[in-house]
Amino acid sequence: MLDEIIGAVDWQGLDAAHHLHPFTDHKALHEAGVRVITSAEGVFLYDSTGNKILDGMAGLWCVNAGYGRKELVEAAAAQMTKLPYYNTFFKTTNEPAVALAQRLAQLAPSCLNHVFFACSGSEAVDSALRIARVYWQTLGKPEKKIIIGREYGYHGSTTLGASAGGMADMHRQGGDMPNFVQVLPPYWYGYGGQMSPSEFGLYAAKQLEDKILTLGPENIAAFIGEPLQGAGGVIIPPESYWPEVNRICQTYNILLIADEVICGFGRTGRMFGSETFGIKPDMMTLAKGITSGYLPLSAVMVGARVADVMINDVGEFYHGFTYSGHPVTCALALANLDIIENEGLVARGVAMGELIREKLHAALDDHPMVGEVRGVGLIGAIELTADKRVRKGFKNRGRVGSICRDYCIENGLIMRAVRDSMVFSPPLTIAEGEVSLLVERFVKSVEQTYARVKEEVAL
Ligand code: PXG
Repeated sequence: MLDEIIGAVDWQGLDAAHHLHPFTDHKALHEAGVRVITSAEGVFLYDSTGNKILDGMAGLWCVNAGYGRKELVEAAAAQMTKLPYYNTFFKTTNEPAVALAQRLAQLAPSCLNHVFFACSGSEAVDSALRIARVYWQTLGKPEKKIIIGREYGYHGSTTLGASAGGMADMHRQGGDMPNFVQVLPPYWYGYGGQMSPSEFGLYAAKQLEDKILTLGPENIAAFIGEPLQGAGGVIIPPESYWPEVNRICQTYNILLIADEVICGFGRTGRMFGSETFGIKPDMMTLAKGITSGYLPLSAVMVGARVADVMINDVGEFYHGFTYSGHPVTCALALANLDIIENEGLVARGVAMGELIREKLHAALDDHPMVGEVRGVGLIGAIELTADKRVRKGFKNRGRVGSICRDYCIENGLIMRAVRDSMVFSPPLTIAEGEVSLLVERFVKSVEQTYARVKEEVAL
C-alpha cells in the first residue's frame, strides 16, 4: 500500500518545485531531471527507474563500511530507545560520547588525546580554526590569526571552511573572509613541469615557507591541509612534501591541522592519512567515514599542546552545537569502528586499491587520452589529457571529464569528474568481482569519451 502511494508520487516534479540542492546549477538540473535514489545494498545503488548502479564514490567519499549494514541500524535504534538525545553542554555528558572519545583517542596518532564533537566536516574545520585562533589569543599572541590553505584544497562550505579552502568559485560567492591565504598544492601532474615528483614536493613546501616569511610568522595561526586533496582531484603529494611541511610548521611555530574528513578511517591504506604520509598534526578533523555516512557526525582531535591551553587557560570556550556528542550518532560510530576493525577493512582497502590500479594500468596505460593513473589505499584518479607526452590539459577544462562522467553513469557506474580527472573512492567492502566490474565499466566509458572528443581536440 505504502509502496503504491510512493510509486504514484512525482518525486522529480516535486523536487524541482521545492528542493534547493547543494553545489547545483538548478536550471541545468531541472532540464536534465533529478535522479531519485531509492535504496542501496553493499556497493550498489538503486534508482526509481530500476537502474542498479555501482557506487564508485562511496556516496560522497563516506560509506566506508558499505550500504545496508544492519549492525549500524541496530546500534542507532538501541541508543534511540535508551536515550535519543541529550546535550553535552552544562556539565553533562552521555555514555556513547565518552566511549567514542576514548576510542578515537586510542586510535589517533599519539598526543591527539582530546576530542571536540560536531556534526559535519565543515563544522569540524570551523571548530579547529576557532580553536587555533583562541589558542594563540590565550597565549598573548592575538595577531596570530592568518590561516594558510592550498589551491584546490577543500575544507567545507561554512564561511570559514570556504575561505580556508582553495576553490575560487566558493571565494567568489561569499567564502572569502579576511586573514586566509592559499599556496601551491603538491600537484605534480598539473604543476610539476620538468621537476621530478620528489623535487616538486620540496618546491611546493618551499612555497609555504616563502608565504610564511612574506606574511610574517608572528601573524600566522595555522596551516590546514588534507593529507591528500580529495575534492581537488585526489592530488597525492610526493613523499618529500609532508616531512618538509612538518619541519616548516615547527620552525615557524605554526599549528598544523590535518583535515582528514576524507582520508580518515582507512581510505588511504592506514587508519588516518597522517599515518600514511608521516604528518605530525596538532589537530585533526574527522567526519564522513566516522559513521560511514549513516548519520552526520564529525570530530576535531586535539593534541596535548593545544588541549592543555584549552583546558587550563582559555576559561569558557564560546563554541559548540546542539548536537555536539549526540548519543545516537556516537553509538553508531562505535558500531562502525567495530566493523572497520573486525572485518579488517583498512587492509581490505589496500588490497582492493592495488587490484583496481593494476587493472586500470593494464587497460589504460597505453591509451592516448590517459595521462596518469594514481592512487593510494582505496582512493585514486585517472587524468584525462589532450597530450600525454607533455601532460597537457584540454582547452575547455572540465568538459571532457563531465562527458566521461555521464558515460560512466549511463554504464552503471558513479565516478566523479574533477576538472578532467576521474576520481574513485568506493566502499572499503568492495569485492574482487565488483572491482572488475568497476574497471570494465570505466574503461568502456573512457573509450566512448575518446570516440566522441578525438576529432575536436586533435590528440
Ligand atoms: N574537509 C574535507 C577534506 C572534505 O572533503 C569537508 C571538509 C566538509 O565536510 P561536510 O561534511 O561539511 O560536507 C569535506 C567534504 C565532492 C565533495 O564533490 C566533497 C566533500 C563534500 C561534498 C562534495 O568531492 N567533502
